[in-house]
Amino acid sequence: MSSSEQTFIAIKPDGVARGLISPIIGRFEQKGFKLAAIKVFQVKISSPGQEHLEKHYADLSDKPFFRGLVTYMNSGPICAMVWEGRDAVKTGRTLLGATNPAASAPGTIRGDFAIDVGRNVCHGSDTVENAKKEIDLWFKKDELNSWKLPQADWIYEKP
Ligand code: IDP
Ligand code: MG
Repeated sequence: MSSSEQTFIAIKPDGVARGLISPIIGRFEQKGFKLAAIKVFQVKISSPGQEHLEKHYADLSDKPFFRGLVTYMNSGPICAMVWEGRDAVKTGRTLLGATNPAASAPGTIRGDFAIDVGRNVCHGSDTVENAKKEIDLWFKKDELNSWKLPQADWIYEKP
């Protein structure tokens, strides 16, 4: 029942370009999660560039859509974030909706803001273990903020 579980959430280049940073952040804020880190990361021009994305999606490297996925993720700035709270990984996935927006319920981020699986506007870690790996890949230790959410006692009965 830890309220300090962290998940890696990223608004993909289509989400950033379509002006969806604030509504997506809003879903996580309104739920009661705490923002521990955020940056806009232009993979294209920053080292380690494309390799960074290949590493992020390494488990999908044998999929037919892998090259297209890396190109898509490399096409513009990504808003990379760490959100913290009880069951942040599992609940983060619920807020995102299914991988394919066509199967995502209305009310979820992908259900409300996307149509195509190859342009599904956001990423969220799928397990606590992968969340740790992804946070390590995308953030330096000193980019993670530790702070108390002032309204925590109104969000958790027992923090
Ligand atoms: P997830 O993002 O819901 O965890 P994964 O299976 O890990 O889904 O796939 C990573 C990303 O790859 C998806 O979010 C989506 O952008 C893309 N993707 C997954 N399946 C397909 C596909 O069949 N065609 C094109 N892109 C896909
Ligand atoms: Mg995944």
